[in-house]
Amino acid sequence: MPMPDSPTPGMVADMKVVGAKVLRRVPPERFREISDAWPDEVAGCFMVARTLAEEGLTTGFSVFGWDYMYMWTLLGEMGFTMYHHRHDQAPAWGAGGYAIGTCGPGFAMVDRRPGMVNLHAPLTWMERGGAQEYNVDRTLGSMWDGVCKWAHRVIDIHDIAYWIRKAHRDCNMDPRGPCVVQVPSDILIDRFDHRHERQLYDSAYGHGTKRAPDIQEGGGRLEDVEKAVDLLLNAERPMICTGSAIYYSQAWEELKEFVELTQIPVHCRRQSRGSIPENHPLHFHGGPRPMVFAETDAGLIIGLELNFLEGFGQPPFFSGSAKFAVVQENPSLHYLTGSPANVEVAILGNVKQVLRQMIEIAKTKVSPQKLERHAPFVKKMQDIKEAYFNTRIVERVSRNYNVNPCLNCCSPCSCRDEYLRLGAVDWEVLAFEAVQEMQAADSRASIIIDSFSMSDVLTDKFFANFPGTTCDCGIHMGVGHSMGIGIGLQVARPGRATMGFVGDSGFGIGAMELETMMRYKLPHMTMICNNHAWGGRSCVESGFYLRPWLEVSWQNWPGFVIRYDEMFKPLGIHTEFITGSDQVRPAVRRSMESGKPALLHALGDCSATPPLICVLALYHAWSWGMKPSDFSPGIQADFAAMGVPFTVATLGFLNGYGIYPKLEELTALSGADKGQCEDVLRAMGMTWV
Ligand SMILES: Cc1ncc(C[n+]2csc(CCOP(=O)(O)OP(=O)(O)O)c2C)c(N)n1
Ligand SMILES: [Mg+2]
Repeated sequence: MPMPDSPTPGMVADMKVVGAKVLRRVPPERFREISDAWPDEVAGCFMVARTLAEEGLTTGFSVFGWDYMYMWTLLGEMGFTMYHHRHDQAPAWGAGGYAIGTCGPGFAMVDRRPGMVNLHAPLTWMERGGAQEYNVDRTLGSMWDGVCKWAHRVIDIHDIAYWIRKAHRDCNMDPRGPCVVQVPSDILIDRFDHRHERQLYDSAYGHGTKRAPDIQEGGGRLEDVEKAVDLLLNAERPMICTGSAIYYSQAWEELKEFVELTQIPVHCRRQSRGSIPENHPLHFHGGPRPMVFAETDAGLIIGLELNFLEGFGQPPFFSGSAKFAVVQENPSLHYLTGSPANVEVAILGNVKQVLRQMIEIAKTKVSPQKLERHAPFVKKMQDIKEAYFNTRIVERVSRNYNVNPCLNCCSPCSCRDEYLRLGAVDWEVLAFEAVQEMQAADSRASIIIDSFSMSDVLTDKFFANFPGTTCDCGIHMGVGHSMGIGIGLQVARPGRATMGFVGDSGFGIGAMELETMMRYKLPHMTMICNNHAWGGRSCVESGFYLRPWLEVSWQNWPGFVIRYDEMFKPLGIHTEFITGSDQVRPAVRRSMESGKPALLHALGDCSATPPLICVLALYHAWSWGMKPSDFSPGIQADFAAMGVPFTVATLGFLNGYGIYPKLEELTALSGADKGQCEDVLRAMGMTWV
């Protein structure tokens, strides 16, 4: 459908109705009227917008990403025409096609992380102007940097075995991750006498009775292990935090034995989630986590590569005064990944073996008196956990069970009437009902989180019973991955249930994999969480981003519900259409009983703005020099409710980027009391300007 070059008057009227500020729009050639009115101090995205306009690149192709949201507004003001796609490959294909079609440059704009990596295919096409003359020699060195452990191009036919063996071993060393071996065409085609091939060191083990050494099979230095056990047993408020190595080294039984023996609260992260069943009295997660991390006096970090999700193990996330024992399978993890500042003892060894050593030592040292000292801390953790479950889950789910979330939604969503007519489910309810039903039928089930709006609400509805059962998008926060991951899980663990929760937009990135599932008879369940938009309410909230145009909508097909279930029915997969809370469990049950790949299409939305969006709204407002009154009523209400916690969280978020705004600039936006924010920041050991 050709897009109009001029703004659509209807949209401007819509936005005024919802109380949003509507920006003036000028034809691209008069963009200076807009940029001359900018304040002296502006965010970097203003400069990008102005330069694009100066260069005459006023038609573009994109999928949005958080850090350039405001650019859409600026480009809109300047009369740009922007196309919003369904897959981040498409903008660069589009820009390439446009370049050829106009016989000049084209421009694409995508998310800085998952969006960018999806650009590879179209960029290789355009590498020599759209003639598929991609220069693979030049790219090998650089294109993999940062996404794998190493990449090697085999240049000698005799080295093929060596590099494949090396990749096979290195990818399975902690931290686990991919290695890339590229075998060039000349080597793949050439012939050689394989019987004269060199006998490499460990191919010798293939034929004999000798056993090749396992990777990282040894335990730690005993005196260090003992120190770690003493540290934990002599503490009043000990805790354990685990990571993926517990899963890949299959150490979950040892972990459980150690935790139960020493009665220490444990939090399992990444692929180790479920190593201790999450309803186990000693396991803690999201609810009590801030308290336990902040108040602990001694901790064990085991097999976890700390990153920004853990605040790099530094205050304010982790207690600044606690002592830590850290166990890693790879020495570099002890040095390179922001280990806690106050590491008392660092142990190198296979986590399963180290835990065995710790169990043996602890057996000789635990006493009722020692365990008694931990009891109040354990109790405090359990109380918070229970309250969290009751208020965050049980209450919310029952409150929202019979409410159509679109009733209270103040977004100018073009599908609201349809969602009210057909019915819609609250995301908290959908997550809880679907996951609980699946887990009741198969306690070893896995979930894949693949929707921005669902990630906040899904993670605490799933109680992982087994490790390796919670696949989320991690710090990358991509979308569209669940269909592929579901296939892999089904192949690896036939007979165990898997369900991916994918957004209606992310679905567009990998939907045709449903056909792959059919061909291989893989009964993965895909739950489309259709909120009729990229990013849910946050983005449908047109007033948020002040767009003065219709053509760049975060909404998918305006006006009516796309029946994705009907679209895929002809493939023969099991389909469900969910428009009410009480339909969720039967739909999941029928899907599991069908034994086929299943597509469950649920209509719904989040009636509340997810917490992360509040932080984003606040830092965007700061970055773009806006006032709360510039936003639409829904977002204004969110600003008013933010208070001290969100103001402090936003400051921490920006500090993480290396940006240090004045606290008073944030409090002016959020309305939070500056003195109270300072008290909290001081208590957390944070500094501010
Ligand atoms: C591959 C990829 N491209 C771009 C982004 C930037 N991004 C973050 S959230 C989001 C919206 C996702 O919409 P949808 O899949 O419908 O999920 P919803 O949040 O609406 O449930 C986008 C595009 C991303 N995370 N991943
Ligand atoms: Mg969506």
